[in-house]
Amino acid sequence: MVSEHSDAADDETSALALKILVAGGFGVGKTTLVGAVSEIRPLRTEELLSEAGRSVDDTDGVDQKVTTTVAMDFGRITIRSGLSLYLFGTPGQDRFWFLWDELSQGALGAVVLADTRRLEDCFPAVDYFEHRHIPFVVAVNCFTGARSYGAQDVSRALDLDQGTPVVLCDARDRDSGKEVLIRLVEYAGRMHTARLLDSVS
Ligand SMILES: Nc1nc2c(ncn2[C@@H]2O[C@H](COP(=O)(O)OP(=O)(O)OP(=O)(O)O)[C@@H](O)[C@H]2O)c(=O)[nH]1
Ligand SMILES: [Mg+2]
Repeated sequence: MVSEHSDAADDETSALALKILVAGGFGVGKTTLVGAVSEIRPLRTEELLSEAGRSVDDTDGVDQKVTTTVAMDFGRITIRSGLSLYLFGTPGQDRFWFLWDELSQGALGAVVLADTRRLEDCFPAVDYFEHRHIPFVVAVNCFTGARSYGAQDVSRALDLDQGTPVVLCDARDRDSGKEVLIRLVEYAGRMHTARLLDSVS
């Protein structure tokens, strides 16, 4: 007899869980994206932006923002039966860079969120993943009121390697966020397979 319990256990063992980072500049919508797509209540580490931090935090363009991530966001999404993603949102401010190496251990790939009004803020994240050969997609979070640019324009402005996907999204929208993650999984899968084949040839 197969009990419900062992069915569940089998499902658990055959399920694949992949680690994905959600990175990008300060206030670009990382916490928003993880919260929008997560099926579990997301873990957040938000702290109030302090007066003391105003001199070091670049809050230009994110005037409404009162909190910031100080360690990470965590969420989970099932892409399809047997495939879940564990999402780790990174802190956006420079002073928390030391956490990135820890967070990126074992990651399949990353989403670099970008805001076209402050595109340069995502350069450090792009550099970080390029140097470590971690596959990433750039997701342009289309804030209301921001001028819209095509994926090609963004790719050129960021001087991305040919083939690096650029996707337009709304970080507040679950389906839009899920689409970004699917693009990343497909792209990262192709990159890892190509590397594996290279290493055996
Ligand atoms: N209009 C609009 N507002 C957004 C969107 N995404 C995020 N926001 C708002 O922008 C602000 C910043 O969002 P967060 O998700 O905290 O940004 P973050 O990248 O996690 O910020 P840090 O962790 O401080 O680097 C919040 O007030 C969000 O409500 C969006 O797509 N459109
Ligand atoms: Mg955040």
